[in-house]
Amino acid sequence: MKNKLIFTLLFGMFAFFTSCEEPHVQMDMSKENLIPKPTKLTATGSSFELEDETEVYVQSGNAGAEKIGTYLADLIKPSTGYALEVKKAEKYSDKDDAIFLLIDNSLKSLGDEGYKLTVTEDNILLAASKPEGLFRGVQTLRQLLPAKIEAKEKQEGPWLVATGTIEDAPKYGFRSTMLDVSRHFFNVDEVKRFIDQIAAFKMNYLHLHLSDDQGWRIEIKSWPKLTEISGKTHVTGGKGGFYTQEQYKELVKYAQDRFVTIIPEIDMPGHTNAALAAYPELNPDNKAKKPYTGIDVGFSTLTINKDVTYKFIDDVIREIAAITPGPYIHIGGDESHATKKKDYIPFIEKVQDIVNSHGKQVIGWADLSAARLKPNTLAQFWQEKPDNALNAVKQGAKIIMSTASHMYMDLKYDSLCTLGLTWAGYVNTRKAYDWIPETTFKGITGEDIFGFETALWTETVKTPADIDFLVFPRLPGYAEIGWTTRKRDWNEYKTRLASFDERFKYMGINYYRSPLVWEKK
Ligand code: TNX
Repeated sequence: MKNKLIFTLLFGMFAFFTSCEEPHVQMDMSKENLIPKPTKLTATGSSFELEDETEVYVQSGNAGAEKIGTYLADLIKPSTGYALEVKKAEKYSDKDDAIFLLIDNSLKSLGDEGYKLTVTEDNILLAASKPEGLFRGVQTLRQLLPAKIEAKEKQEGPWLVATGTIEDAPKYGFRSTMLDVSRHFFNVDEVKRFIDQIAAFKMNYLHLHLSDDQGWRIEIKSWPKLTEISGKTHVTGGKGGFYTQEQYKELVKYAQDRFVTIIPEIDMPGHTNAALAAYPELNPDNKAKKPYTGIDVGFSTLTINKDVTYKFIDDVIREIAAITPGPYIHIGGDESHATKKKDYIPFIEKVQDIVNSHGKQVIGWADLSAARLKPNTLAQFWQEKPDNALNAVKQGAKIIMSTASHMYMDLKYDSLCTLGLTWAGYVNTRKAYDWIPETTFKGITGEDIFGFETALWTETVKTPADIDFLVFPRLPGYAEIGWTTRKRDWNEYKTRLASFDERFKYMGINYYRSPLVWEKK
């Protein structure tokens, strides 16, 4: 009898110690602050804990998935101190303490960027039909982890992820950011940092404004003086700079690894003082211009009626096309006030042919629509008045929405803002988010919109800290406009955005503490 009692007691204790793990912390995935907001989310009320023995399993035989596994492990290493092992798996299993990144063809209906994320108490399954989808899903997982996951130094856990399922895919396949590296030059590391920031919000294109009056930023081997002379200046004199073709390729690759496609822009026939300063023969009067370091626009033009201009453009486009895997080359075309209209039209038509002949599709500022657009030319709508964009739509062209009054991040937030311009008014954090692009401009509907691009011109932007200040917190809003199919509401968004202050801090982002989002401290 006594023996039986002791046995029962011992057995009970054994059962208690073996079965009774710590209970899982209850968490509600639907309360997590995600930007952009995912399409479908079902919370299951518990949590998964990332620990040092957690393993990452990637789809075996898929190089893309493998790279993303390593990207994820690298991302969480500094703050957790965990060196997560990346292993290969053929398929999902119910293994504990595992994060699976798997290719699943049954998710094709979600498109290339769509993904399904399932978090249980035991493990995490991120599945997509393409590596690109896995990459976007990793950004969601990143936001489901505590903000301090972004820290560069080791932090204390626990590293909990709320359980549930997310099924997500973007509304628009073109969600872009433009960085003007001509007015002020930003070096390779600075651009890489920018790529990381935009990729964290699922943006998928980076448009680099590589030439303007103030500087030429890309090595062209057949026209070396472009960078020898015009790579050395920027606004207010500065020391300028340029990318060698090798450096540009490095940026392209860095962006590609984050599923961001680079769109190079060579602005023409206006905004060309840098080229005109390097080569006299490109000037209507055959005289080289002086370098320009002011911020006026609309005073320069390539000569239109000489063969050398088209030889120049053909060489430039050929060299850039050869190192640009993305489908687009941007030819600018804006504010060519120094070019006669009768010259502008044939010029744009010829340049479209040149770009197409090098296997690339043209993007141009909507001013381009004064000319006959090629069927696949995309027109970028930036001016306050929609006339040019409407003209492009009439020609059957698709529109990239970049309307200055909502989408220019170089415009001041408000009158107190020390950086930025004001020509199209202020763009505060609410104005940037709280509008419906598909109905704001009469004559331009959702059908006409190809995608979105928010732009950062850099006349007043000198340092990465300046970039951060103007880009954050506006960029997450643009990312959400382009991504989410859910109804958007400023008040609801504002609370989500407010929670990102800690995350921005850990990311080292010098964000603007908008009074519309955050109370004064
Ligand atoms: C207009 S937008 C420009 C740029 C300026 C910008 C400043 C566009 C196509 N042209 O040259 O940098 O305004 O906001």
